Amino acid sequence: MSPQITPIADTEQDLELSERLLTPDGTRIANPRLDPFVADVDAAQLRALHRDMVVLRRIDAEGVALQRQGQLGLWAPCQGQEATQIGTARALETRDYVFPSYRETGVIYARGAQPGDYVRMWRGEEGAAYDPAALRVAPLQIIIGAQTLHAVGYALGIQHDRADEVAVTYFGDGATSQGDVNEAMIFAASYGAPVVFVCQNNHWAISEPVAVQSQYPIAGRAPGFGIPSLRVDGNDVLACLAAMRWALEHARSGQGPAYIEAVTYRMGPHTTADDPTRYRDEEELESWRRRDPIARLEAYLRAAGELDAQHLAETQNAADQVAKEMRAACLGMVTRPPLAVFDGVYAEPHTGLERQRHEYSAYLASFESEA
Ligand SMILES: Cc1ncc(C[n+]2csc(CCOP(=O)(O)OP(=O)(O)O)c2C)c(N)n1
Ligand SMILES: [Mg+2]
Repeated sequence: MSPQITPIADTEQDLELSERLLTPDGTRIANPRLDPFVADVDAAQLRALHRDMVVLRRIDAEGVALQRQGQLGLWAPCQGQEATQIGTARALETRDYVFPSYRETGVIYARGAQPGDYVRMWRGEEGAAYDPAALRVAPLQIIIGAQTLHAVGYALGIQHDRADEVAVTYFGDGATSQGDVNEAMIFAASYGAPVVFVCQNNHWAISEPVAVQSQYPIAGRAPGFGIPSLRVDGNDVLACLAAMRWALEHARSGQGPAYIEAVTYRMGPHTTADDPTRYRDEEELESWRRRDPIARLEAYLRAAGELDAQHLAETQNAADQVAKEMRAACLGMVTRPPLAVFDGVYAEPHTGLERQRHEYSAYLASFESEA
């Protein structure tokens, strides 16, 4: 007999349980826990967050298009998760270090990625999608949850060096079932590591609904590890900014790790290799379209008389420009010669590596003689 799995709550209740500052129709509400963290945020800053989210959605759409046109092997869309990614990433200091999963296009955008950085890995051109040291973002992690351990290890280093930095790791709802994530939380709590865990609960782990990952709100698990947590409406960019400022302040001030569960929704497929119509209902998708994070902020700004045609036009132009540059960078990438895969493996050459290089070179040459 298969176990009976009941969702923790339906979508409406699910969101009621999370902290927010903007309701889905764009009404600003008071929240004593979050308000102090965004007291300085004015209309200009909100417009900048809006611009970020619109540009990110355009980058994401271009990634999907490039994959469909055969220019990328794969793409992991983040449509619907813009508020979570932009709100949390805009709270970071440049010196902080991020350990992301494959879906964090918005986080690398906020860290200053160049147009080619979004596609390089998905095109299979190089091991890392960008220079991790320059962006202070570790390579996009495909192994579910592994990056949480890397973040905690890095955070222990920060602690050892007495550096004024925080390590931040992003992962999904499905990842919370991985041993790695739980082990990372135990280490972080035991040693008081300056690390922030950001769980993007987008309701799905490929075709598995969040109800089979947890029978309890995910943020509720963290206190059991000794880590304070906050469950935030992940489609409310202002609330995400506030929650992340709380978490960063907590970790930076030597109080140890903090945990955020951002309740959001993956509007698109898991990746371009997935067909979500096979496992989820159109009504569910429709209910989340009504909570679109960009529309929500637009509604608030419009009602406040702070969204003019000039901002919208400039934003659209910026988005189109980034997408154009991203496409040009993608199509212009020069594929490295096959033997270059050996170059970045070790800092110094050694005989084992040289032997492998030689063998691979001979293998490649065998095709030339056949031709
Ligand atoms: C250790 C490991 N197991 C399985 C997979 C295959 N896999 C790729 S994505 C994924 C689901 C992840 O879901 P979630 O953590 O919710 O993140 P999301 O994709 O929704 O952002 C799985 C099982 C993997 N990449 N690594
Ligand atoms: Mg997920």
